[in-house]
Amino acid sequence: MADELVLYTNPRSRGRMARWMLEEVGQPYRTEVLDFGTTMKAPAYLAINPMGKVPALRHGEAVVTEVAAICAYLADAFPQAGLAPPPGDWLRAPYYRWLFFAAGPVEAAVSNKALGFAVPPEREGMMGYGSLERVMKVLEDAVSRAEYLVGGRFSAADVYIGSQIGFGLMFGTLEKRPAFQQYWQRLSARPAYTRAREVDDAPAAKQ
Ligand SMILES: N[C@@H](CCC(=O)N[C@@H](CS)C(=O)NCC(=O)O)C(=O)O
Repeated sequence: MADELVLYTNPRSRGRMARWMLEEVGQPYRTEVLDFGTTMKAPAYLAINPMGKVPALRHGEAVVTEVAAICAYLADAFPQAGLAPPPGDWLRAPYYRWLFFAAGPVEAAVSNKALGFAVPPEREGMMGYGSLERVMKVLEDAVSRAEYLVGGRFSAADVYIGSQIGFGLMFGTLEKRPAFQQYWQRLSARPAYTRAREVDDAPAAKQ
C-alpha cells in the first residue's frame, strides 16, 4: 500500500492552504481536525508538531510542518502533478525565491502591520523584510509580470503566495491593489481551490 497522507488541520486556519495544495496534487489523503487549545495542545499532536499549530502533514513516516514546506514537499513527492520545476532546472531558483519570500518577509510584514507595528526607517536595514512598502512593491511586481510566478507555469509557489494574497484580501490585512486582486481572481478559479474550499466550508470539517 502507498504511504498514507494525513492532513492535520482546522478549517479556520492556514490548513486551508495545505488542503488546496493537496487537492492540486490529486492523491488520496485523510484529514484529522484539531481544536484550537485542546487537541492541538495535547501530547499526541505535540509529538507531530511541537509548536502546537496547524497545519501539519504526515506522509508515511515523514512529518512536515509549515505551509510553505508542506507545499514544497508535496510538489517534490508527487512530481507527476507538475507543481515544481525539477531539481537541477534553473527555474528552481525563482521557485525557491518566491516560496521563501512569502514565508519570511511577506508573512512577517503583513503580521506586524496587522498588530500595528511599523518598522522605524532607521531600523529597516536590520529587519529581514525592510519595510512593508518595499515588500508590497516586490510582491506586486512579481504577480504582475506573468500569469504565474515561475516560468509561465502554475506551481506550488503560486499556491503559497496566492494563499497569502487571498487571505490578506479576505481579512483586510493586504491592500486591495489591482495586481493582487487580478492574480487572486485567476488562482481562485482553479478547480482544486474550489474543491478545497468546499471541504473546509462543509459543516463536517468543523467537527
Ligand atoms: N508558520 C506556520 C503558522 C501556523 C499557524 O500559526 N497556525 C495557526 C492557525 S492559522 C495555529 O495553529 N494557531 C494555534 C495556536 O498557535 O495555538 C505555518 O506556516 O504553518
